[in-house]
Amino acid sequence: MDDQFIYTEIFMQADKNKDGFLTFEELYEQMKKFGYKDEELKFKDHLEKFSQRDDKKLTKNEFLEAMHKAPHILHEAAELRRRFYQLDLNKDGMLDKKEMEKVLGCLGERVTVVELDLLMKKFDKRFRNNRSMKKMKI
Ligand SMILES: [Ca+2]
Ligand SMILES: [Ca+2]
Repeated sequence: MDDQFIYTEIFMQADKNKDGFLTFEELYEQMKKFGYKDEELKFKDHLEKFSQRDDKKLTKNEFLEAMHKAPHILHEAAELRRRFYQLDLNKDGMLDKKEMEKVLGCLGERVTVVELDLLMKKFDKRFRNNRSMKKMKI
C-alpha cells in the first residue's frame, strides 16, 4: 500500500462525523490502529505545528503534510507493526506456532512439523516462550 493511501485511510476512518476535521484525540486513536505507538505520539507536538487554527483540529491536508514531514523511521516502525498485526491472527500480541506456520507459508517456505518445532525452539531460546512485540522491540 502506498503511503499517501494509508494516511488518507487513517484520516477518513477517524473522521467519524465526516466534517473534514479531526481532533488530535480522534487522530491518535486511529493512528494506534495503524501501528503508530503512544511513545512516538509525542509526535503530537509535531502534528500540532500543522494545525493552522487554534481549534486543536487538523484538516486532511494538514494531516497529510504532517505525515509526510514526520521522520521516516516512524512510518517504518508503524508499517512493521501493521504487518505484525496481520500475522497475529488471534490478536494476542504474540506469534504462536500456528501463526508462524502461516508466515513461513506466505514466504513460500515449505516447512515440516519437525522443522517448525526446531525453528520455534530456536526462537524460544532467544525470546523465551512467545515472541511478543515488546520482546521483538517492534
Ligand atoms: Ca470530524
Ligand atoms: Ca497470536
